[in-house]
Amino acid sequence: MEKGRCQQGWDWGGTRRLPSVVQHQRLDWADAVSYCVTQEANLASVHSEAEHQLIKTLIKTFNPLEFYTWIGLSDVVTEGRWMWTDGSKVDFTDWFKSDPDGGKAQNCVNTHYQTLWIDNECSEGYAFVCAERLC
Ligand SMILES: [Ca+2]
Ligand SMILES: [Ca+2]
Repeated sequence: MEKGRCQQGWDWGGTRRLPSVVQHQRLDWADAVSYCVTQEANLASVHSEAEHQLIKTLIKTFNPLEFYTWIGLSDVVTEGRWMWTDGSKVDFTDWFKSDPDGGKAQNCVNTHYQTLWIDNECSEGYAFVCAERLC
């Protein structure tokens, strides 16, 4: 990976990643995953409160009217086992109140600029945020 690209990114969770502009098109979670891959990125993972705040700022800046926004966390593979689509460790979560509360009906995670994470139905169409791993 060329050095210049690494220097553009933020140091998130020990790797340099560059969150993309929040995508305004509404896609279901699986299509959002695929879209990010076409951008050589992943749905964003979040590893600290600082990263969460950065994501929220992006959502508010680029998509202030949007309600929920997909991030890369899901328990699609095994109920109750939360995993990031970029393969990074789940070392931080910021669940809203009693969420996750959806059991097998809700396996994908939304955030929003004013609130915390909720598990939601993966088939719902929402905006989403990708993050590109730089190095
Ligand atoms: Ca679930
Ligand atoms: Ca829920």
